[in-house]
Formats: sequence, structure tokens, C-alpha cells
Amino acid sequence: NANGTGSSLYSGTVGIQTNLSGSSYQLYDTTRGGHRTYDANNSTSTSTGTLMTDADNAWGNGSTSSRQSAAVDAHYGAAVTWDFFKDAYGRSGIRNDGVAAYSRVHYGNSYENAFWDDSCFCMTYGDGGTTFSPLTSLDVAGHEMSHGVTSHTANLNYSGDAGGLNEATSDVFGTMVEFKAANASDPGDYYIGEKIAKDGTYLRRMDNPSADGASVNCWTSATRNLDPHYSSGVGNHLFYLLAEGAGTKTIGGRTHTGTTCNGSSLTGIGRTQAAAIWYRALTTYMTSTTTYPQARDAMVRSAKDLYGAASSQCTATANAWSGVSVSG
Ligand code: ASN
Ligand code: ZN
Ligand code: CA
Repeated sequence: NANGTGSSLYSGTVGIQTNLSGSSYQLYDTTRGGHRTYDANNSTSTSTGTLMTDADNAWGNGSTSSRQSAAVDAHYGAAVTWDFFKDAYGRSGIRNDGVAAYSRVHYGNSYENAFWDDSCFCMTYGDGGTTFSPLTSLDVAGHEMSHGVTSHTANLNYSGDAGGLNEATSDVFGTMVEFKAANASDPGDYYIGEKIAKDGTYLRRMDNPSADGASVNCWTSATRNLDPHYSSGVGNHLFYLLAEGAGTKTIGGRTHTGTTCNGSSLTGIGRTQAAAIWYRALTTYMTSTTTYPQARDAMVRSAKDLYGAASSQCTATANAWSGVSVSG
């Protein structure tokens, strides 16, 4: 194990764990289940690619002119995601078996997405093109790897209300990963993809999902018919309201609104407890077919388990769900 330094695209200069093999260093983190970062060499094949190596253990230059820079973000994102699940919930890797996934960067040409794949147990990032810069920001890395956690726990379907809960779970934990590593380059916020959107906007907002023109803030019986990236709005909005309450705030330099669907005022319990309630619901009570009303029950039960039936956290959980039009 060796301590490397990386000049990332989105997180500034960061420490990364590497491995000295012969005379060169590898992007191989032996301290977190053996996570390796590979160059996909602009191929879209299923091959693993080439393990990234470096002569002096100082990686990247903070710009896309170095192929190492996106790899620094990916390697760092995997490390922060590992540490988040371990430190917050004692979860040792995506499968909770102590074994790391691996990451690939520079997938395809001008590829405008990033994705988790259960079959290779691996994480893949495109370089982006007209819409996105390389899709390696912390919130996206945490989002994608959290799809792996969902697959190995509740295994929420990718359609109907469950699809929205699946996507919202990834936005919740992707955001928690971003907050865990918050620094001047990437202060935490409840926006998703704000570092990679070339037009300076974002992919999604948790405080006011409908601001993107397609996501929904409030649950109805029609929510289940939406693409999971839009039906996630209900779950994202719930999480924001539970964590931060209603009312306008500036967080990470960005405006967050947070308006309830029923006009109620809410006080947040903080993101750490809100995420703990969500994680317990995901890993204890949710199943592949959980609906939004069932998710309310799952989270109220989880809040009772964690904080007690008479706790303010339990009341806040119920009130926040009512605030996104999911009544008890
Ligand atoms: N980036 C997308 C997501 O995680 C990948 C996909 O199309 N599922 O939602
Ligand atoms: Zn997703
Ligand atoms: Ca963000």
C-alpha cells in the first residue's frame, strides 16, 4: 500500500491509496477491499481494460488533458463511497462481504452516461460530450455504486413506484457521499450532477425535483407511470424535507427551496439521521415491489426501531411523508 496524490477533475487535490508493483504505482487500493481503477481505452466492450499506472504516484493534472484525472475522481469516489457505507452503517462494500468492485473510466467515445453493472460487479464512466464533462463527480459515483447496494438488499424493481424508490435511494446516498467529502471544490448540496453539467445546471434537485421540468414533487397514483429518474422526485423531496425541513436555504452555495405539498411547516432532523432511517428501511423492510405508501410505513417503522416510537424523529418521518402527499 502507498499513499498517492491525485489532481482530480471535481474534488481538487486528494489523497488516494495506490500499490507499488515493481517500479510503478497502480490505482489499486488494498485498504478497501482491493478496489482497482482501469482505463477502458475508449472501448465499449465488456473487457476490464488496462490498470492505470504511474511512475511517481502523483496522478493527473486536474484537467481532461491528462487521462489520469478522471481516474483520480473514480478511484477517490470509490474510496469515499466505501468509507461512507462502512462508517455510517458498518457495511463492508456493496455486497457487505469485504470485497471491492472495480471502476473503468474513458468508456466509449463521448459517452454521456455512467452506470453500475451487477454482472461484472463494476462501475463504468463515460467522458461526456456535448452535455456532460466526464461523469466522475462524487454524487454520480455514489449514486451509481448505491445501485449495487440496492440490488444486494431490497432489490427494488426498476419500474413503478419501486423504480422511483430505486433511483431516489441512489440520489440519497450519492448525496451523502458528496457531503462526506465536502471541500471547497465540491461543497455538499442536494443537487445531483451539478459538477458535470456543461451548461452549469444539474441533473436533478432533491429540494424541488419539479424544477427540472419532468420530475414530480408530490406523490399521486400516476407517479408509478413515470421514468424512475422522474418518479424519484417524490422520494428525493421526502428525503430533503426530512433532513432539512421546509423553507429556503443556501447549501453548498446553491439555493434550496423545500416546499411541502400540503402546506405544512417542517423542521429537519439532519441528513445523518434521515439517511440512517432510509438505509434501515432499504435493508430491513423494503422489497422489490415496495410502493411509496409502503415506503412510508417502512421508514416510520425504521425510525421507531432506531429512535423509539415516541421520538421526534419518528414524528418527523411521518410528517415529512405527509408533506409529499403520502398519507398514513
Ligand atoms: N446513470 C444511469 C442511472 O444510474 C444509468 C442508467 O441508465 N440506469 O440511473
Ligand atoms: Zn440511477
Ligand atoms: Ca451534488
